[in-house]
Amino acid sequence: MDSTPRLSVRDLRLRGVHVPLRLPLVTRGGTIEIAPLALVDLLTDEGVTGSAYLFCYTPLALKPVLQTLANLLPLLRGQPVAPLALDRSLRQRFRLLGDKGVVGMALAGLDMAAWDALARSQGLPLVSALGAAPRPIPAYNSRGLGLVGASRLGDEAARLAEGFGAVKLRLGYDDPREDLAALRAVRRAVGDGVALMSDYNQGLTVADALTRVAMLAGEGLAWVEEPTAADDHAGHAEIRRRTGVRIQLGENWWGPHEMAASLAAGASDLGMPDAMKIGGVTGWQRAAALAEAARLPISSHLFPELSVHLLAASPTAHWLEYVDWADPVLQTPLRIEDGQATPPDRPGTGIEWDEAAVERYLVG
Ligand code: SMN
Ligand code: MG
Repeated sequence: MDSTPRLSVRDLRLRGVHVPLRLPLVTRGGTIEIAPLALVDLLTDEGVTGSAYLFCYTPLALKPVLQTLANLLPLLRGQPVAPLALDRSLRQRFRLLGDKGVVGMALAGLDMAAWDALARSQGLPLVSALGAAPRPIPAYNSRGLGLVGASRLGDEAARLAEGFGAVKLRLGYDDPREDLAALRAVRRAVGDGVALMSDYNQGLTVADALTRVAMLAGEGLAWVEEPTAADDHAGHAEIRRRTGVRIQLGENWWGPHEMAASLAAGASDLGMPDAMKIGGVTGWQRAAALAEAARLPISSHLFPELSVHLLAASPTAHWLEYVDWADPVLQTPLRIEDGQATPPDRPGTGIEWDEAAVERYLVG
């Protein structure tokens, strides 16, 4: 019987790019004007290559992430491309240091690229390699709608809602009344038929959040994201209980164990793991299992190209967060049709670099 040869790691190709955002994002936690992306290609002895990118948030983190990946290479050469085994042995190596931050990002990048290589070697889209079937996932537009003031938001919201059934607005103006004005300007522009998410990016104290979030209670928001510090489970649980507003958390869960702690505290009504911080495809699947057991709807955070596969394989899939930040370096950006995204019918995640564009944005 013919069998596909098991893949083994030959090399990593690691590059950093600074991709300018078409629409900069102003949040309570800072402004993002460029996407510092670490591009990870995992090359195998069998000739299959797996690709992934990591969003480093700040240019300050890009080189450390790339350097950490380069430092891991001697541990990987010749190893089978078995993401769960790699995850286990590499996390064991970092037990004393810890596996969040730069380390966690590097491990997630390896895991994503390894899963991409595995799916490609089978000639299957990642969603199918995970045993699921491609299906459309509703997407919300998360571009723009930053803290730019109510007067500018109406036009922008109308434009960004085109082709989408939902958009997300950033909140956390100095004056709470501006939050309400911004929200109402967006609602007026998009109408009642468009779902409206909101995000405080951890900008409030619990005391402030209790009054500010309560003020939003009648406004028909789909959710209020991270009103206070992401690791304050008790604080979020209190805000949730006392305001009755639907709380969304998860982009800062570093791995399924932090998610489990957040769920145990009753910190949120909804979850939105980040494919990178949660630990790549391997971490996501564990998070999806936790969500299924808790009947917790889960949405994605960034990484729409990969997340569309992961959500299609998640029993409690809710919304895909859509951003176009990596589009300029991709040969085939993810398409949104009728407000939905479907995993592309190509092997792996479908991530392939536009090499000329990579060259143009290369920083290291
Ligand atoms: C966000 C994501 C990435 C960078 C800054 C802010 C935001 C989101 O919290 O949920 O999209
Ligand atoms: Mg957020």
